[in-house]
Amino acid sequence: MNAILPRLALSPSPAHVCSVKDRIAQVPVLIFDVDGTLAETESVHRCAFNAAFREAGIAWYWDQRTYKRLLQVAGGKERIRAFARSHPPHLILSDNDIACLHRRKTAHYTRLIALHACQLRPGVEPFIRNALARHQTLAIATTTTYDNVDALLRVALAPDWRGRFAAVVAGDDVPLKKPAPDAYLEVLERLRRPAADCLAIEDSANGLKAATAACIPVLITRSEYFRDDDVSQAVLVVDELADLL
Ligand code: XBP
Ligand code: MG
Repeated sequence: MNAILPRLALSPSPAHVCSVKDRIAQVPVLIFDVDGTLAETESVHRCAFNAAFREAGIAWYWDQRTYKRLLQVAGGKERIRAFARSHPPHLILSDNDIACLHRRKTAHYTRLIALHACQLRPGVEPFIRNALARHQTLAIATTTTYDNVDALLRVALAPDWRGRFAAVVAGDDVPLKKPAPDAYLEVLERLRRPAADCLAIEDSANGLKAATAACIPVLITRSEYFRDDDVSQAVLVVDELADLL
């Protein structure tokens, strides 16, 4: 894959985009991130965290600016732990406290996603449909909770979305979250495919680092919260997957 997908400049020429498009269509396996890549979900995650804090009587409120900064820590439980340590008064939360709080957050998130019928980003549905028509293998490598992926894709893609993906690796399936390569390595293991057969589709520097550390080249679709990330190591950077149809 590295041989057929050279790294590109951040503003590639139309000819480069066309040649990469052709080559993307030949990759045997496409591995998708979820949050920010398939859908702009982070504002819903933020509301769900705040609802869980309110419910638990914890006087925290994550505004958009704070949340953008906190997103450098991937994974909800890890984000809560990092905030408790860095934000006065430093709350002492046990692993069990964090797990309970995070379970409530997941309940709020799945309810809110269903309620607001969160949509896929432009081009995602036809991109997936075209890949399946070409008999490419699809997989998911995400740091979010499996129930969140299910809540989103059941509404936004199809009730039987799971059948379209040969492997789905979610946050708690692996010891370390992105930027560690664990989620990507687990996908390769489950599919029994080498990294050279794959292309990852991501939206953040943490996701880029995770896939790159697993030797998988990365296509970046810029998202709301990670627009300023350094993604210069990606093979291509686009605003939307719709740009590649
Ligand atoms: C997404 C995340 C997730 C969600 C929260 O990262 O960092 O942590 O914000 O999900 P990526 P949970 O798109 O790189 O996978 O609260 O379920 O952990
Ligand atoms: Mg993401």
